[in-house]
Amino acid sequence: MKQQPNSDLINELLELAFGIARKAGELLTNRPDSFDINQKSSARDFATHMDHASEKLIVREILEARPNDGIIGEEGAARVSTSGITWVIDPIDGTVNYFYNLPGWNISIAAKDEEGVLIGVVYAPTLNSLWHASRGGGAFLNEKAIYVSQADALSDSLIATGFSYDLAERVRQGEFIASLIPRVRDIRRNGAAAVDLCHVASGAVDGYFETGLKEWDLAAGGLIAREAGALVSGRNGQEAGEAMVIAAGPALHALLTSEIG
Ligand code: 2AM
Ligand code: CA
Repeated sequence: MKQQPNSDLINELLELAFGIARKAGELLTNRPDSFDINQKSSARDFATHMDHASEKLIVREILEARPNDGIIGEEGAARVSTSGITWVIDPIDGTVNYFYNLPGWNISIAAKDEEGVLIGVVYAPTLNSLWHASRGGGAFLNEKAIYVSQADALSDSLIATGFSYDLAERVRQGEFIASLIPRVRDIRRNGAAAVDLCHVASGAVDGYFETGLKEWDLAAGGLIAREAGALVSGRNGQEAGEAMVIAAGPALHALLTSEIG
């Protein structure tokens, strides 16, 4: 049995995450005229100086309010917790969208305890959307409760996915999509994993799957999807993680799991 979360702590963490996400959103909305780029795993995988600036702001604000918390950040923030709470942050999820000035990039902020993710906040200024959830407390978009779609047939399902930064993996993904697309309503590729998971939560898509997600892509959005009624897992019911994330309402989740194999 999971421990009943402490509501004062949850409210404190959520309020802090809301304030920080909005500040980071303001910083990022003020787009620079040019970008300093540093390449990561491949030419398709990069961070801009704005990813680093956003992470710096988020880390500073967290530690000002809660100096004993741990932090795991995509752009290198790493601090061990002495309070039992660790923040898992992606300072820009959907960097390629951000770089091209396409909508959907977001700031993803989660806090976890020894039982798992406790709160999650995803803020996408270009979509006027702030999603949040707390463990056992439901999921919300701009303060309104949201629920996963009840789609139970592939043919009626709008499915979001993403493609790897690795070229060989992309070729395999393309083949799988080619086999799936005649049998689903359609496919969407939004370019930001946390928003894809939030779209599952609100029924804006029926389901989502992707490989290669890291903890910071999944922490906040995964809780938001689950709290809205989605199942979020890996292949064959394994734990969701880098190898695979499948998120959908229970009926479609079973169908997608069997398709993905
Ligand atoms: P990022 O923008 O923070 O890198 C794109 O499909 C989405 O998946 C983005 O949210 C991107 O996050 C995330 N992602 C994380 N790791 C990835 C990987 N190895 N390949 C492709 N996308 C990845
Ligand atoms: Ca990122």
